[in-house]
Amino acid sequence: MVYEVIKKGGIAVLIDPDSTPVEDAKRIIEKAKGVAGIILVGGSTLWNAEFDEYMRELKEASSIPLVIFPGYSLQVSRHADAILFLSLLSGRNPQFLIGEQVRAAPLIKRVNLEAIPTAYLLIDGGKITSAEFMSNTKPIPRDKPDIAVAHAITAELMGMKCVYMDAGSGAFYPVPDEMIEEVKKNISLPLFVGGGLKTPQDVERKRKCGADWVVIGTAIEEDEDFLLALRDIV
Ligand code: 1GP
Repeated sequence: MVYEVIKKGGIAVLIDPDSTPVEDAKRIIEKAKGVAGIILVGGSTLWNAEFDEYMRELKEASSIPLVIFPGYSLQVSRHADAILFLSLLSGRNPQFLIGEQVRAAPLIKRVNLEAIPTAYLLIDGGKITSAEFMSNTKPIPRDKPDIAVAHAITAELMGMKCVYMDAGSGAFYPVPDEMIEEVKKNISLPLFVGGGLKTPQDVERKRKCGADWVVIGTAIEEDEDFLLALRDIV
């Protein structure tokens, strides 16, 4: 079960199929060996219709668990090891709270994919990210850790298995340290933090604040050697 791996924490590499051709993705996965505990795959849009084929090729090349991080219901594949079954809990848009999930659920069930119910909390990262625009939801303000905590507790009380705080891909600022600390103090679920992490020091600091998983996408897309620097902090 991938959830057993998720309970341990670590570094997650995010691969967006739209910005990463499959050969590049395979190379990143190879370089991520010994660094990443899981590989997340997903994005806000799908320009390549062959998501399932993309996942199949990655699966052949990956000894690291592949976990779908879906932007919406079309991102389901039998070739993944699991899917973060996200509900955009910080938003008030029913499409991303429950609508996309209902569309995806029958296929997830049919292909027997491990679904990990995850509360997705979008946090203001200093700019309008794709996640904010595409979901048509307002992020939680950076200076309101209490609101993030209330959402995280709600997730736990609702029986969700993880919380993911995301400043959005390419955010100017990552999720604030204090917000991570407060959320971590108030829940006992594995906590993902991602969006706008640009340096190994960022990664290390967010882990110290209580992020069980730190997620890095853009920084690795821009420079794959970022993965080498992360070896020292695993
Ligand atoms: C986005 O948390 C992820 O959903 C990763 O963000 O691309 O900024 O690393 P970056």
